[in-house]
Amino acid sequence: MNTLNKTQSEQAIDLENKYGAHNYHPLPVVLSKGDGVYVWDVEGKRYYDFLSAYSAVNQGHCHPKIVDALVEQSKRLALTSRAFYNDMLGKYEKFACKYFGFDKLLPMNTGAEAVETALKICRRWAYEKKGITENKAEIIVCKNNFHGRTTTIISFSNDPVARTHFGPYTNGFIKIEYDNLQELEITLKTNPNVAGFLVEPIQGEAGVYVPSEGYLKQAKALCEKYNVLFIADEVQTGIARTGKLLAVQHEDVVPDILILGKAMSGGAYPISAVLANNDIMNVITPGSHGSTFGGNPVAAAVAIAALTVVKEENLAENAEKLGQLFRNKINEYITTSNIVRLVRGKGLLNAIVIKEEEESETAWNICLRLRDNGLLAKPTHGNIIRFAPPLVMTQEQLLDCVAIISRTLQEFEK
Ligand code: IF1
Repeated sequence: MNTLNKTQSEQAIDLENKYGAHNYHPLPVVLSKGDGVYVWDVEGKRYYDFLSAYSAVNQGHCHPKIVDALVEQSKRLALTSRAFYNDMLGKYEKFACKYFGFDKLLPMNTGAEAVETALKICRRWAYEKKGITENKAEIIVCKNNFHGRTTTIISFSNDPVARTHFGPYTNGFIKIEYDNLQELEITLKTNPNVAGFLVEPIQGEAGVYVPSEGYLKQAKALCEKYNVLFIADEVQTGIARTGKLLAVQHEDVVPDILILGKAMSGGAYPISAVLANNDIMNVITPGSHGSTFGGNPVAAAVAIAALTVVKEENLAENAEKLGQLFRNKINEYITTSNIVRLVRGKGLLNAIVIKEEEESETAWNICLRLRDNGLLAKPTHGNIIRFAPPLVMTQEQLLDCVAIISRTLQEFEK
């Protein structure tokens, strides 16, 4: 077929396929506009966004307050590097420290960089504060984790797709089962060189796996008992997604190191951050860490706006309320379903599990049909579909979405 006979969508997909590295397998839909809970494709068809750029767009697409902050600050001053001070960074750092309840913030750009930053802080703390012998520090991580895609982070992943042929890998990590306090305690007891425990409050990529009630609280207590830093990766769960500002707050846990990304900007800009109190963060000294773009004035202005929107619009409360409603409605559907095994999640981070093998095409085909019916979602691990709409959704819109999802699933019932 020549170019003239192709739709705009097909042409855009062809371009990406020809000139872009093939590191993704996107759902075939080409988006060109967003507003709140909606996105539009290049042909003008409107969809509910049920992925929110993997929870980056919690505040909704193109939120006017966030866009204004981005535009206004980028007209004034965009980047100085950290070789000089700028008049926005300190303001943002103070704002975010008060907002999340920590002494200090270290600004980065992507989630993976923030995770790397946390690992470096943890190791320094191990040698300089805990007194572990140089190069002996170990950090406990969980099986089926997802923390990003740098060489060190994939070193402690157990996903062959993410790891294969990227070795040699970084040492110094011990992998234990998620949601298993016995294994955590045994590992802490038998390894005096453990410096930290890195954990996702809900495992997102693993399929929105919510740990048992009390797991995070008791894991934190164990970390305290063994003088080990509890490091929460809230890149995906943080900033109102699960019905609280942070997912650890469901169990009143305060992490020693908090990792944030994604919704720090509401999707307008790559912004990540690591927060900790002085006794930990002060191990970072000039020259020991940084980034050209980390903490730039645009990021600072955007983050303040994005975090302000979360509070002003009560997004945590809305996520909690609509999340309950969503799971109730899907559970009602499941009582008469032959293909949906269960729905799980917290707030507006949810997933349904399809009664099929992981290798089955059903979840992908359901997502294609959801797309046709005006709702965008993506399978994870073959038979799981993640549902994470922007948190600015109204109840009426959510019920409309439940109707689309139910109607679509109905088409696949045997
Ligand atoms: C992709 C998943 C989501 C994260 C946690 C750090 C990062 C992420 C807990 C790194 C990133 C993303 C990245 C995205 C797919 C995605 C994802 F399916 F893999 F699990 F969100 F659900 N910690 N998560 O979830 O942040 O460096 O990407 O800014 O395309 O790889 P990043």
